[in-house]
Amino acid sequence: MAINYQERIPNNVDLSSDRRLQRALEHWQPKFLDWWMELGPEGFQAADVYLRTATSVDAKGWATYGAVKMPDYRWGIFLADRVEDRRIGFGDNMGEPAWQQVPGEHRATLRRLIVTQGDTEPASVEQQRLLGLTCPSLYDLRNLFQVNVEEGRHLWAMVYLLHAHFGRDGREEAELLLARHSGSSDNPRILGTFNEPISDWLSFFMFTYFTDRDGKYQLKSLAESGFDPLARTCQFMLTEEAHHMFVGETGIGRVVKRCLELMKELGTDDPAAVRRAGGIDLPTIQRYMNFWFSSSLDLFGADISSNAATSFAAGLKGRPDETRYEDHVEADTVTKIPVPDGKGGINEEEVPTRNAMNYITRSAYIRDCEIGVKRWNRTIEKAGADFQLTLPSERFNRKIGAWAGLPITPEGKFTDPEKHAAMAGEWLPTEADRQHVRGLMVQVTDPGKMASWIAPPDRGINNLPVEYEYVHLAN
Ligand code: BYC
Repeated sequence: MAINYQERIPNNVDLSSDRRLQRALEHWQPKFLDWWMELGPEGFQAADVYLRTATSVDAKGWATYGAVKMPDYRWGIFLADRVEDRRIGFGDNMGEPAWQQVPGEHRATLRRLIVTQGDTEPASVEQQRLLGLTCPSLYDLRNLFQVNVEEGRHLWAMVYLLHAHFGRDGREEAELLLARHSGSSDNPRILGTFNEPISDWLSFFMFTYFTDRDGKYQLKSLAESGFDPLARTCQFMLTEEAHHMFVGETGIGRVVKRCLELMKELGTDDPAAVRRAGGIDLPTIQRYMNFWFSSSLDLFGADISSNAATSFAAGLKGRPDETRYEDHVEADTVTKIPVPDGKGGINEEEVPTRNAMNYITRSAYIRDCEIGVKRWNRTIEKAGADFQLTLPSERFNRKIGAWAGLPITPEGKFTDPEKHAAMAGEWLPTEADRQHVRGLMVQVTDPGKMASWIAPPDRGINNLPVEYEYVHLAN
């Protein structure tokens, strides 16, 4: 049966006028739905969920709320409005008209960037697929599904670019985006963090705070791209991404708040007592933070990267908020980067700025991560507890780049490898931590009720009360 694409797939790319593209998407769509049913959220596909759907890019249409069954979600394709006579804003081609078609000489690099971005979207849905079974409230369940359907839409956004601009190899790449699976031993997702299990809600909140924020910074860099359709797609994705990070920041904040309430009730800051009372203690929260922050830092690639230099020089991938920088060409400039000196110390190395793009983007990301941590610490301080959450050093627990595999403390100091191994349980979640956290994960589905380990949110979604039935479970 013919599909009315304007209706079925809300879009502002005039989909119905492009038969070739329609056919490609027609072929891909059932595979996407099969993937969603098989590897998307487990157990709630028949439930009515209070979801936000983008039906246009303007202020009114990008957030249309209503009850939807997830498989009926209208995964749309939206590009931010086109800027008349837009020019490439950085690199060797600066000042030239932005490309509306893929420039032949940059085809492979662009495809790699789009595929890598696209791969993370379904990966995160796969990682989170079982969380609904242990949701701490209907409010949280709804937020999980909002994040999931929007990651699905972001996959559509990248598949649209592959189908519309990369011909047959684009279509093949789009199929492969559904064939790789998070955590698979023979066909895993491309980037490390997207193969890590997310089997409890503390991990989910950490992921949405730290890993979705990598998404924000990568999307900001791609929103600068001289390839205009990519830039415009990423600009619009960023509007949705904000909610995902809100889920992370408020989620961690509510776990901290609940822990402080328990500490007050019990009259102790003993982590074991907090655990016995059904909470998550602050040192455990710190260890989860150490893990997800360091893993997310790896997502920026190596500090010194010729790939990053090539993408910048070509005008394909800029720095987040490129206009804030003075020099947009960086032809002969250098940047100092701390690197290991090979003797257990740290050296400042001068490298061409173009090769330091991953370091520069990561540094902006770290500053952004600090904001939530400060907010959580204010809550802790106000409660009178003697504890501070801190981001570990960017050198700690790294698997990618110059600091990978080195025995470095969360403070960023080299330590003896044996000592380092012995301290792992102080710094990173232990099996006992994970067991405790997993043990607290019981499903709570009475409207307005919360699990023991998390405080209620300050307000509901879209001005609705917290007690609203955000997910109407199928009978
Ligand atoms: N794990 O020169 P290098 C999001 C690979 S998140 C495994 O160091 P480059 C979201 C790299 O691919 C944002 N492999 O780095 C969040 C390369 O392999 P090839 C996703 C890694 O290329 C939550 C090799 O190592 N978007 O949207 O400058 C939920 C050497 O690479 C890792 C993007 O990432 C790793 N961590 O930069 C849902 C943007 N890191 O190609 C969604 C697109 C590096 O030599 N991607 N490698 O085989 C990029 O811009 C770049 O590919 C990277 C790496 C920033 C990832």
